[in-house]
Amino acid sequence: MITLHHLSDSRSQRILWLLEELGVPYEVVRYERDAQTRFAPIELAAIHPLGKSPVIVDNGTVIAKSGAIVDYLAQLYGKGVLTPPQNSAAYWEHQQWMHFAEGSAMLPFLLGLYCGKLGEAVAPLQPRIAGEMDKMLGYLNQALEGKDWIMGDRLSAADFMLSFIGEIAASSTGLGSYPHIAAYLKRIHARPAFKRALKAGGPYIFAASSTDA
Ligand SMILES: N[C@@H](CCC(=O)N[C@@H](CS)C(=O)NCC(=O)O)C(=O)O
Repeated sequence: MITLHHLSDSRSQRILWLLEELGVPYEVVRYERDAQTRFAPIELAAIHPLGKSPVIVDNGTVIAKSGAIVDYLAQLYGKGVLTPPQNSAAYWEHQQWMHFAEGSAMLPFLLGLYCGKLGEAVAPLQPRIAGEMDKMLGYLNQALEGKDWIMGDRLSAADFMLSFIGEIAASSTGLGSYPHIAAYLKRIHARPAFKRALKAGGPYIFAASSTDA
C-alpha cells in the first residue's frame, strides 16, 4: 500500500491528483502547516530528513521530491500511458517538462515569496524576479497553445508537475497574460480525479476556485 505524507496547501496535491488518476489503493497521512510560520510540523522529519512534503512510502521505499515521486508512480503504476516510450524524441521532451517545473519555474516564485518579506529592501531585485516569472510563464503558455496537455492530446506525468506551476502563478502574478495556462488549469481542476483528490486532501488554497470539490 502506498502512503502519501501530505502537507496542507502544498505541492503534495499534485501527488494526490496522480494517485486518483491512477486508481491505485493508497492512504493519506495529513499534516497541517504552522499557522504563523507556514512550516511543516516536525513529525514530517521522522518520515524523511528534509521534513518536507510530498513524501511517499511504498513497500518500505521512501521517496521525497515530487518529481521523483511522479516518475516512480508513473513508471510503476502508470501501465506505460503516462510517459512516452523510452528514448523517443517525445520521451526527452517530456523529461524536459518534468524537470522544468521544479528546476526552473518554481525558482522566481520562491524568490518572490521570500523576498516579499523584506519590504523595500528588496525593491532593486523585484524587476528581475518579475522578469524571470514572466519568462517561465511565457514559455509554458506558448508551449500549451493549441494543446489540451503539455505533450498534446494525452495527459502525461509532466502535467502533474506543471499543475502546481499554474496554481502558484494563478495565486501570485495571476494568469491574465497567460490564457493557455489559465485554460489548462481549468481543464486540470475540472477532472473528476482532481476533485476526488481535493476531497482526500482537504481544503486546498490553490484550487479555491474549484468550489464544487
Ligand atoms: N522540490 C521539492 C519541494 C518540497 C517542498 O518544499 N515542500 C514544501 C511544500 S510545497 C514544504 O514541505 N514546506 C514546508 C517546510 O519547508 O517546512 C518537491 O518538489 O517535492
